[in-house]
This record gives sequence, C-alpha cells and structure tokens, in this order.
Amino acid sequence: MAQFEEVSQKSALHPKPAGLVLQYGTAGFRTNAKNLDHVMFRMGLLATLRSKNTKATIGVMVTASHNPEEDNGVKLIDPMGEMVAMVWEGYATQLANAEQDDLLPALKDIIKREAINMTQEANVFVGRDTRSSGACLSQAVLDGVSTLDGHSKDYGLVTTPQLHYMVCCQNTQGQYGEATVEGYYRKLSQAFIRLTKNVPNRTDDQKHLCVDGANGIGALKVREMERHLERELQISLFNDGSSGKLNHQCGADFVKVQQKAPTGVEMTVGERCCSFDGDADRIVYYYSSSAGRFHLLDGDKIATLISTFLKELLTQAGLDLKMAVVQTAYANGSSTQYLENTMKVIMKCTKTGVKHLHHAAQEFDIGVYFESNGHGTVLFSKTAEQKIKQLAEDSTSSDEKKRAALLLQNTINVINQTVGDSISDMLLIEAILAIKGMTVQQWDAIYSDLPNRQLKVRVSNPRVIDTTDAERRAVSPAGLQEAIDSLVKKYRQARSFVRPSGTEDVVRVYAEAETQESADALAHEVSLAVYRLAGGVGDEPKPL
Ligand code: G16
Repeated sequence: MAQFEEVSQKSALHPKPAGLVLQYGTAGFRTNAKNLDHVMFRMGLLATLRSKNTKATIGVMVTASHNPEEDNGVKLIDPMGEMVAMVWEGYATQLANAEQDDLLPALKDIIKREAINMTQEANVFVGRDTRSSGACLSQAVLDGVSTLDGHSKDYGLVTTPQLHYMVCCQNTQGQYGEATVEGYYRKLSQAFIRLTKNVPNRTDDQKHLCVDGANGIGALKVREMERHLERELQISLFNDGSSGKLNHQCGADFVKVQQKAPTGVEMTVGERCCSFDGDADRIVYYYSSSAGRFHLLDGDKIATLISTFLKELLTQAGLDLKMAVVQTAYANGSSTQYLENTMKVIMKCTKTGVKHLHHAAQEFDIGVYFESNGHGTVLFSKTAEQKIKQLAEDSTSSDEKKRAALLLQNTINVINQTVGDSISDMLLIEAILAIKGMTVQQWDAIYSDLPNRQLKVRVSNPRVIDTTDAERRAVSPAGLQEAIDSLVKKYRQARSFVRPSGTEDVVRVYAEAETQESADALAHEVSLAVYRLAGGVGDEPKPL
C-alpha cells in the first residue's frame, strides 16, 4: 500500500534516537523537547488511526504543561474531548518506542487489532502551547497525519482545554459550541455575564482579580477573553510571558507545591489572586493576610466552593440529582472530612490523572472533580441537563425554582466539561463568589487545611514503586509501606503516601499532619525511606 511506503520514507525524516524508551504517562509523553520529534510524527500517525477507528475528529496537543520550558510533550484527545482511551495509551507507547525498522509492523499490528478501515477519512486537530520547541514539534505531528492521508487543522497557539473544547464541538456538530477560539470566548463569557450582571452593588474592587499567567499560553488567552467580559471581571495580568520564563518561580504548580506566592505578582493585602499553569488547565487561588501570611485555596477548596453552590441551587430548584465529588490521595484530609461529614456529599477517590477522575465523575448526575493541584471541572449528565432545562422553561414553576434553574443553566454553560480549564474555572469561581456575596477570606474559612508538604525524590527508576488503593499504599519495593506506616504513627492526624510521577522523572512524597513542623518532618523521613529502599540517586534528602 502506498500509505505504508510513505510511512517508511517519512519516518526516516523523524528518526528515533536508538535505545530511547518513553512511557505514555499521567498526561501523555513528556521529556526534553530534543528527544520528541519522532514521538510527535508517530502520534500524528496514531491520531489518524484513532480518527479512522472512531470515525470522529481527534486532538493532539503539543505541551508539557507545568514542566520546565526545555521540556515538551503531547496529549491525545478523544472524540468527546476526553483523554484518549487507556488501550490507545498502550498503542502510543508501543509506537513511540518501536525502533526505526519495527515502526511499520507496530503500526500494522494496531490496524489489525482494532480492525481499522484504512480507506476511512480521518481528521485531526492540532494545537500547541508557547514553548519555543512547539512549532517544529507540531509540524512533525502534521507530517504524521498527512503521511496516512489524514486531514488536519492546526489551531496554532491555544490552551490545552481550548483544544479539548474544539474537538468536542466538532464531534457534536456544534451542539456543544462553535469549534473556534472566538466561539469558545463567546459561549463562556455570555454565560459569565448572565450569571453576574444582575448581582446588585458589585464594586470595581469586587470585580478585580490578579492573574498569574505562568508566562505561558494562559496569559495570551486570558487577555483575548477579557475583551468579551464587559468589565464584569477586571483582570490585572502578571507573568504574561513578555519577560519571564515559563513556569519559573510562578504558575499553579509552583504556588501549590511551594505554598508561596509566585514572583512577579504585585499582591495587595487581602486581594484575590490566582495562578494558571503552563497550558492553562489548572488554577489555584490565594491571598495574603494583613499579618503577611500566605493563604492558598487549592483544588480541594475549589471543589468545596463549587459543590456547596451547586447543592444550594439543587435544593432551591427542588431537583433530586445525585452529586458526587471526586478527589485523589493528595486531597487534604480536612476537605474530605468536610465534604463527607458536613456537606454529606458522595465522595470518590481515584488515582492521580484527570482521566481517572473524569471517568469516576461520569457515573453521577453531577460529578465535581478536582485534584488538589487545581486540575478539575464539573460534569453534568444528559439527564441532569434535561431536567434543569425543563424546569427553567416550565411556566408553572415558582420564581425561586426558576431562578435556581436559570443559574444552573448558565453555570453549565460557563463550564468546560471536557477537561479542567483555568479560564473556565476562574469564571465559574468568580461568578460563585459574586452571587454568594462571598469574599476570598470567607471562602477560605469554610474549613482549615491540615498542614501538608510535598517533596520529590530522585531514584534510578521511579517505577520500582508500585501502588494500590488509589495510590494510597505502596506494594513495592518490599518494606517501604511498613516503613511509612511506622513513621506516620509518630505524628498526630498524620497521613503519608508515595507514588512515581507520570510527568517527571521523580517519586512524589506527600505528608500531612497536625502541625507544619510534623508534616515537614514526616515528609522528610518518608523521603529518606524512599531514597534508601527504592534506589535513591544523588545526595540523601536533607531535612527542610
Ligand atoms: C498532569 C495531569 C494531572 C496530574 C499532573 C501531575 O497535569 O493532567 O492530572 O495531576 O500531571 O502528575 P504526576 O504527579 O503523575 O506527575 P499537567 O497540568 O502537568 O498536564
């Protein structure tokens, strides 16, 4: 077949460094950009096969999100805008690691296993973040698509959630929205304005928000979005990429892990600030108190605010819909307690990675999912959306019910249900605070976080650590879980777990306890156990 000859010829122009082995991790492939050209070409091939296989448009996002500027990576997007199906992650790894001569057999193997009709049309949407390596790497993706005669549309610089949105719009024939960046701005901003416009007596101060763009794509896009917001939200943008380095000392990951303000943001005491990450699919909020203390409102606080708001609206609307909150092991113990015991919502815990949370959330009428790091969104089932619509249009329902149903409808429209989205989440949070007349301090006071600490440990192969129970317990290497258990017993209200990162070459350590000193000490001791039992490299971890 001519297509296969093309693959052999073109792939030689995107050679694989011999011996290089990469894994499709938590959110795709991620490593130093100089090792990724062949992966991108091959992901262009794979996305084309997936498109033929699903008879739908597939997305390929070139990004390494929160990683440093010199890294890059790729995330594959399935037809409804969700992360690519798990079995295709396996194919991706197979294809990325095939040596040059084995590429064609690997490709044919996938075609055979999935019984793909190679005459079927294929469509692939491609986007990239602001990394300097992005232009060449997305060209390699496009080359891969055209090699198998697929059609492609290059959206150029977009946020990851914008590309997820485009894919969903395209495959729902516009039902979810228009598959253009302008269409995205229009849908979200109209819903936001409808939510906030009638809130009485909002001052300019209340409409003001400081945004840290992480020197990335989110900064460019929030600027474009702002023009649509009719000054209902007034943004001071910092770290807009004009001088600083991507994710360096700024952005959502830095703020969450370091538990401190990013550099480059001029914070006024008590004022609401938020940080995006490098591809604008995560958000965290924060403020500083008059005593100079830094207060972080992470994904757990965001999930609490959103689920409280939704629960109140459901009660006012008299709608009996099943709502759940999905978290991971990183969720602060106080948040889980509050949601379970005070708010009495159904709670689920999954492995890290939005693909896991997203699927768990789909099982409910309303699934609120957030990772502590600020990655999350809300999913509404078709039934939930229909019931809300019916109520909003029902001329016999009371004013209170109607108002709640209309608020729910606009809430649905401001949310990007395909994946976590910094811009959409920001608009939702700002709308909720406005409607509830709540300050960031009042939001923060809903519950108090247990002090916690996250550390990274370098080991020769992070995958020697295997986990179970939604990553809360280690099953290998031998003796590690026992060591963690006995360290945890030394502290009050303590909990700790370890897991290999799927985006960086490290083991992540999480610890929480009654005091910050205890959380820091526990995190350090667990890091030492990892270093000693899991093949640590470099210097032994030092106390904080
Ligand atoms: C990605 C995933 C997130 C995950 C994060 C860290 O985020 O989409 O679900 O929490 O990586 O994963 P890990 O701890 O395995 O490194 P992003 O924003 O970097 O794409």
